[in-house]
Amino acid sequence: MIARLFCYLIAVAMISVAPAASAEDGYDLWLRYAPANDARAGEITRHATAIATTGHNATLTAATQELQRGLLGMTHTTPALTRAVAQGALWLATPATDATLPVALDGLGDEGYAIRSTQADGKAVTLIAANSDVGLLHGAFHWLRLAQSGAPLDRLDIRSAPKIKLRLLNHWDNLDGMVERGYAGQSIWDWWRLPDYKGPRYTDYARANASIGINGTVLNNVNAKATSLTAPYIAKAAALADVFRPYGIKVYLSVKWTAPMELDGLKTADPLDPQVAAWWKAKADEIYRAIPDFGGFLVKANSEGQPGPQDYDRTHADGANMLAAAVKPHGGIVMWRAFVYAHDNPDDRAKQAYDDFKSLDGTFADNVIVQVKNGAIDFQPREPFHPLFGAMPKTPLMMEFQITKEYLGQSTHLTYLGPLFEETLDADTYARGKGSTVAEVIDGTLDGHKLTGIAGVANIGVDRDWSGSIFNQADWYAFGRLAWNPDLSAEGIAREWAAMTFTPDPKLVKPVVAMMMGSREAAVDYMTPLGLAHVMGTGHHYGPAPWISDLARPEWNPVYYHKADATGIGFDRTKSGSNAIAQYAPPVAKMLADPKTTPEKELLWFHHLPWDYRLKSGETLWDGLVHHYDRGVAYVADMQKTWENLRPLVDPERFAQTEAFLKIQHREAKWWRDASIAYFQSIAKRPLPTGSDAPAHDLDWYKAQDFPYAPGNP
Ligand code: GCV
Repeated sequence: MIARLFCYLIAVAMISVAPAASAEDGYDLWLRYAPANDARAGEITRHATAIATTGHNATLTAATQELQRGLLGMTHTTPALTRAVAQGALWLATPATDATLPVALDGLGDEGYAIRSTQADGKAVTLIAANSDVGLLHGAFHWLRLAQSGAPLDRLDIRSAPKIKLRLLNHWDNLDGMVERGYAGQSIWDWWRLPDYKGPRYTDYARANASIGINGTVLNNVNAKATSLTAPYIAKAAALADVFRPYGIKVYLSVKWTAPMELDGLKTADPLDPQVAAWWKAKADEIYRAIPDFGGFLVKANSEGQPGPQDYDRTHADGANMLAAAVKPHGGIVMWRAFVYAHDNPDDRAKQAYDDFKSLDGTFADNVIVQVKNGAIDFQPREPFHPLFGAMPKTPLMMEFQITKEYLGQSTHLTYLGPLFEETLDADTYARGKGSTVAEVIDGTLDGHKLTGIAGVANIGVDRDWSGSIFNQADWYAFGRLAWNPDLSAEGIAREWAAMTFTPDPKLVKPVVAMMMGSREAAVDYMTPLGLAHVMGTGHHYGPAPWISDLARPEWNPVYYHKADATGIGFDRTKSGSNAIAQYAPPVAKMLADPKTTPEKELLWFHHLPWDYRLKSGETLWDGLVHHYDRGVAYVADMQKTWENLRPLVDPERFAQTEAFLKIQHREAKWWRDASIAYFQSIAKRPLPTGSDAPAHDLDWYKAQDFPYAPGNP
């Protein structure tokens, strides 16, 4: 009896300490398929009584399995797979499986889809139709998004096709597992155990990407090693390509310019040398034998110490075209990065990419696309759009965004990037008159390009939550959604993400979205307000260091970017300074020539202004600067309050992570503010505006901070 009681007590104790069945660690991303309440589960079930399809292949299997997985999670029932449509079925069909479909598929291309509530054989069904199986997979994910986020499931009439052709992640993953600018642990590519072991994470990676329409991934760092082009590494890349293929995702590789010399002892890497061209052609043939649908090459050349064609007095176009010829017979492409600036060029760093590339317009082969960062410096919390957008009408340009937050708080700051992406895409280049947005440059409509693309530097690593924090997942999600359709709103995307990641309950979605939407501006406020840029610590780029002035190259020093002195602050990029504004179309250049017509959020990017310059608010520049820092810190304190109020609506594990990270963010926002004010005040020599607190420490204390092991630093 006593023994039985003892066993009973142990059992009770085990139940009470066992983790809750619903404990979440973020691994499932936005594909959680959490149980719906009874009414909603009933509604979902009524619209998915069965999954009807007559096709058979790996992509269709991925689509039907995803639907079954989602429905099981949300409704606790798994609909049967049938060949004939039943009342209430989800019917997946292409013209190949069903000759006559009650929906037109023109304009949907080979990745788009239609979802329509319709009749088939006298039965009410939800038809997901597409020209291809990958289109069906995208349609299935769209339907699951509706089901997860509480949207209506009847009277559907949706048509969706991607506006941009290449929607890629760029992994800055090294072969040793380190991720450059990665804040979510080591690389997810287990190069060592590939190609034999293909862990389940690769499939989950493909599912997540396909769910937001990403269709390509560059596996290795743009600071590439030649080794990634050796036979063993091609086999490893091929193994990943096999996993991703059913999900409509192609693999690409970054290449090192001097690979022919390093791997096979060629004497030169001159792009006009026939032996070099032959080497690349043979290498491309070898890759395509292993990966028949290989996407192509990404190249960082003559940039930050990487070798390139300019080492042989050749142009970027000479280099790109030689590689393009190698992949052309296989349908491959070359993405040539325009992120270039040279140590021996004394001109404004912000001007150098334009100066190098503008004159090459029209000289690139038709399977080359030039990859341009969103701004002319380097993924700052805010940058004006890159002047190359709109300036090379005869060349397809693709966008490069950074999803990983090298300069925006790295893994712990909640700084939703949707508004940053949106701001750049919506920017008006005026290149062909008013309304020539950056989005139209990259979706090809402005200048009639068919080869179009957008890349995001991935924030993915082996952390259980993939991205270093739950909220960083939203940046990956937003990138994919905007890549599919750059006209979507960052706010709408945040709503979808919050509903799927947490709960569709408006009591959570509303405050979470509000908090996310202002979070990037808050980071701008506490880090680089009013157009300041690149004042982060050297190398690791973590935390403030606007005082650094002793590094070998001028543009490595934060003082180069803010130019604060006794007279004022800011980089004069008007005629009296570097005249970088002349790289923009005349109406934009005219607006930027005068501080009064320059958007205040970009003021100090373009102008060096006296500390007592009057801002639109009427306050002096100095007071305004301090108020921006204050506002940034206050916003983070508000996010902490908002999050605390959401405690009852979020599972403990994910709640605790965000709670802890917001605490870090608040401490670091204050550090940013205090260090920046301490430094700039030592130059401006003005009192703080009334109500603004003095920094917690003196300037020397901030200067003494040291971070030898900050992550992501190559
Ligand atoms: C991959 C910045 C980053 C580098 C990165 C480079 C690039 O300078 O700090 O880590 O290198 O951009 O985009 O090539």
